Amino acid sequence: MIRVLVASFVVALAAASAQAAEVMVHVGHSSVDPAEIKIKAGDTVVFHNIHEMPGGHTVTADDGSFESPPLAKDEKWKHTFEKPGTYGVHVKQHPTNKGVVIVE
Ligand SMILES: [Cu+2]
Repeated sequence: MIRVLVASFVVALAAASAQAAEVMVHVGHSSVDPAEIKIKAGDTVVFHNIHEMPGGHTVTADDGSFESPPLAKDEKWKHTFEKPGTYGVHVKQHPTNKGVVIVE
């Protein structure tokens, strides 16, 4: 009985450590918040547009490697970062709104 419990505990731990995380980043008229996050390869960032904007807000990689569709207020868009690196992002409609995603 105890052996079964230990075995299932070990399996649960392995599943938890292998599970990718989701991290929320808010974007709006004046910020990418938090402006810097650190995640692990395979994790997903959920970009949440918090402001009403004619035509929406778009999350764009500084190097052009990815871009969200225009997001309405309270709309979310997910991007999974598979490779380690430092990824600059900005809000297309407000290019000075910058953030950094550090993937370890
Ligand atoms: Cu705006």
